[in-house]
Amino acid sequence: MNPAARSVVALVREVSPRIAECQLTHLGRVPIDLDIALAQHRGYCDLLASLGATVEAMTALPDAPDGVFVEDTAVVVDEVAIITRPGVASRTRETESAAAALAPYRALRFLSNAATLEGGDVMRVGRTLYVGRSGRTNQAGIDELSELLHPFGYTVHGVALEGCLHLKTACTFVPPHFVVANPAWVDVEAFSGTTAIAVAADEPFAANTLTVGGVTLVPSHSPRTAERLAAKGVTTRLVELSELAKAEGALTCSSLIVEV
Ligand code: CIR
Repeated sequence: MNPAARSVVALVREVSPRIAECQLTHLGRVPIDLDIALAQHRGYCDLLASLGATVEAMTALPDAPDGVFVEDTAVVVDEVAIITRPGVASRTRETESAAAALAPYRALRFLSNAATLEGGDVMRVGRTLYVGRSGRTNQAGIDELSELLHPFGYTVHGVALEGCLHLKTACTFVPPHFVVANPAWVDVEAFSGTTAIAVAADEPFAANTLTVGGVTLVPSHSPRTAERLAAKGVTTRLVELSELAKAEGALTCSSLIVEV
């Protein structure tokens, strides 16, 4: 199929009224305004729709504080979806609904009890998947992902990271060949064949971008990094998700992108 002809489904989940009880690893707890979080999340969904995505709501999980961060529940490639095993107990209940939402689109695969893996740790560049060795993703998770995807022609590489939650907190792929990264958290030498763009020094969380419909979404707190991308010819758009950022979430975390 011509890749240009493919459309995008964005699976999302409404913000839990218990978002204030979210997991936090590198940030201190500050109050989160639920109404603002809900409104910003709706804005994010509307923006994805305006870029051509079909936005589909997954089962609401009001008692899962981090349930809005659906990216962590699966790794989706063209041929298959791997349902993950989150690295914290409070998030394991989120994966069942991811399996239900993805089943119409992909054959499903599952990890063993030995593995932990969160989708936020997986950055795909063509048929290569880079996987962060984080507090949430262990070596068994990386090895099992590799075994499951090898038959489809994918290569999986573990990547060291330091100082942030997930690999995609530290870097994301921006088509056609860029990786925008915070060099304090990840060594971009790992990503062969790509051109690194460093985040602006005063925008450490700018690297979590999401590209949909040819537009690269950049967190609204990161205008200087957006300018760096624009200078390389990337079409960018700033997106405000500041309340979810207090829960250590960002742009990629809040959807599961499925090409159909
Ligand atoms: C957590 O710690 O699990 C959530 N508070 C944030 C998850 C963010 N997810 C992501 O970056 N993929």
